[in-house]
Amino acid sequence: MSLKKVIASLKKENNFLITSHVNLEGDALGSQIGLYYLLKAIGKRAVIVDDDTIPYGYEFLPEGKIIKRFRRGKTKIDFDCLVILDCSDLRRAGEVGKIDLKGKAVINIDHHISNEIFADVNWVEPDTSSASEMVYKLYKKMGVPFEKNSALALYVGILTDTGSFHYSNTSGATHRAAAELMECGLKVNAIYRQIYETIPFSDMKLLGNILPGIKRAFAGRVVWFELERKLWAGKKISFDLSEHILSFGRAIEGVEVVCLFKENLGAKNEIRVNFRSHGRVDVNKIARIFGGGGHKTAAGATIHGRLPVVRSKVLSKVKAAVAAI
Ligand SMILES: [Mn+2]
Repeated sequence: MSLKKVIASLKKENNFLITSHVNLEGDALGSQIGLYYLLKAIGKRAVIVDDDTIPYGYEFLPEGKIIKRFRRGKTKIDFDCLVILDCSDLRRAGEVGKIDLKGKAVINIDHHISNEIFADVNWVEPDTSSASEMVYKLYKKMGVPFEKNSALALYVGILTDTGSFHYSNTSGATHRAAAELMECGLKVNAIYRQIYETIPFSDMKLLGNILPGIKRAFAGRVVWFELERKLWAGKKISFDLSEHILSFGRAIEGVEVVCLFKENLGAKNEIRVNFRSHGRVDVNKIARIFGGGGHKTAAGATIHGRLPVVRSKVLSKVKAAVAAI
């Protein structure tokens, strides 16, 4: 039982480094902050260090100041146990994942089905909505009470990873967890607004330019968007366009799979592909063909190559998967 092993390790070690993946989002933040307060509550030392900054829309979390950004050669961390959350492998943690782990204990807490079981203690639950819901279970099992800040962080993680409780990863247990967290004094309407209803006007106009570029194939069962770098090169984009674009794609009648092809700004000829499915197609399997992974209904991969070439390779796999259902 991995949960028990995690608890034993948390009790045994004293100095914790907590981290999560690059491109921080709600679940990465929520699970890290939740675990941070749990460790504090049981008298341990802990720091959160990430290879990324707090993304737009999450500045309302008061823990922004305690999350340190990793700087290679500059950030000195004294720790004896690394806890890595919401990451299917160490590479997802970027530079933090490259820290020398000789002599250190490593705990892996994750809900990705593609998890590589890479740590000393691995607690992986692909059927749980979020890493934050897993940290919620830790609190319950250890008998640590929720405070307002820990409840807020865990609620945010669960809210965002379930698409506000409408993805298929949402269970009765997820709702019961959310209900208990809410009762710690959370104002859920204000939280929702902070996360989903703070899109700057200029970004919304840009989204308005992108949506007409939607394409479809295979009798409308697959839709996709292509984001060429020229669309936003030089523009300041404040929020995560990808999630919103994918949501529009998902909402179309008859769609099984949505793909988003995005030319990465940082690297030439590198395409980030995000997949969403309604559950009949396992997009984790498709993403894995291209070196990525994720969940059955939400996955991604970073693929080297020119956009038209990557698109045709990916769509042929998607087509095969759709044809098989
Ligand atoms: Mn997650």
